[in-house]
Amino acid sequence: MRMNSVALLVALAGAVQAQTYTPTAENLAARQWFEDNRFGMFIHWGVYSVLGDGEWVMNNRKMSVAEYEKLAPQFDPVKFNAAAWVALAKSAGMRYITFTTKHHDGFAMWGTKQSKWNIVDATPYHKDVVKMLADECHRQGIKLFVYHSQLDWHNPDYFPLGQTGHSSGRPPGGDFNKYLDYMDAQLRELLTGYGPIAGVWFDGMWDKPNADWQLERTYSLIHSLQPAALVGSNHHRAPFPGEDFQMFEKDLPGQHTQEFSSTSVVGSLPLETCDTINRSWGYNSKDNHYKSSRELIQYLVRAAGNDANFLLNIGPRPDGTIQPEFVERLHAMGAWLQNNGDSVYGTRGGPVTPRNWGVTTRKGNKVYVHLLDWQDEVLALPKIDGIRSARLFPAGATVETQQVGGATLLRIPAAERDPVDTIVELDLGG
Ligand code: H79
Repeated sequence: MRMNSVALLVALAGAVQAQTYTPTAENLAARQWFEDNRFGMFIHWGVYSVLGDGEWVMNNRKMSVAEYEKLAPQFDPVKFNAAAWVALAKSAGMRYITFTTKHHDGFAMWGTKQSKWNIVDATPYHKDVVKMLADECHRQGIKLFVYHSQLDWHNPDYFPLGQTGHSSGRPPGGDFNKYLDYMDAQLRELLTGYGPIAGVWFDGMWDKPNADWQLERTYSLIHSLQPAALVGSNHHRAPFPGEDFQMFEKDLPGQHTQEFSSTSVVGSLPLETCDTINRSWGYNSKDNHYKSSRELIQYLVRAAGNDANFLLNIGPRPDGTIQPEFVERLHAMGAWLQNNGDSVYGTRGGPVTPRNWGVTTRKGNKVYVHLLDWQDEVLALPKIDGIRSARLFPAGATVETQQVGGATLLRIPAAERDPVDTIVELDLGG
């Protein structure tokens, strides 16, 4: 059948309509809250933690489902203390927690009714840690996002397989639509049984990017259950309709330091970048490549200067404790934010685009110049007009400025520079 041009236009309009997504007012308010709060705690925790070799251990060691399932009886986190975890996040100055409810191994950290492959039914611990964490987050006033892997190395209906999980021993022939029903049913549980959920952080779609994921169905389900919940997906592509924020893994927005994100592009949604304290997401007992507190603080500041949040990961041990190397760094970040947080929280990326020497943030009529890596006394910025005053932040000492041609010069004597971040607050009045 041939379509005339009018019919074709009508059909096209329908297709475009299906792709339209209009966020609700509460969703837009949640996006603003998200950008204002800038710093979150990522938590990778699951049965993989037992082996202390990261969250990809099932795939990396080519373990079958049957072999991997033997980890569950060994996962008994008797020292898990939700109140202490949430308090640790707060003491670091973090404003939200993103918790792995299900990672690629398919293991549910809550008492899902969709499968016995979960912490309540399959471990001696028998408790719903998502519930414990959610209750404690709500009690302590910190928001909870759920990380949820679309990729699943355990469910037989995750078929055809994608690029990973080929040694799990699952027979071929599962029904992917059944898998999507399963995933939506699990998400429905998370979005109805655990109070307000600030967002869903999807991961793993990259495993088979060309499958029919029926994203619209899943995203609308989430928004219908909790309109303020922010949907994001770590698919390394431009955002799809129905998404509310965009994340980058181990990259500042627009960077391409990771091979897997070579195709990523920065869209117009609120941004987030995530990274690890050492080199592992899930607990890794051999990984002692810790970033320093200075590096981590500087990354948070660079993220803010790139108009992005920083989601910093910890991988708790299988017994529920958090290793001292993580705690120490989180406390150092919290102490820094106590003094300097006004130049980060509530800001957006500033008027000077990110540079090697540092970044700028802005809030109202204030611009914060963050010198992160600058040894000279004078720093030249692209000209900033209307400066009423320039002071070291938070100390307040006046900083000498000079307008020269197309540049604004700041003079900061060596004695006044801070090895972590020398912050100059420019008051633009107005
Ligand atoms: O949860 C953490 C990691 O387990 C997960 N995302 C963070 C937040 C993550 N999974 N994979 N990656 C990060 C990057 C991996 C990319 C690869 Fe591949 C998987 C490289 C090779 C296999 C995807 C599939 C890219 C090429 C093939």
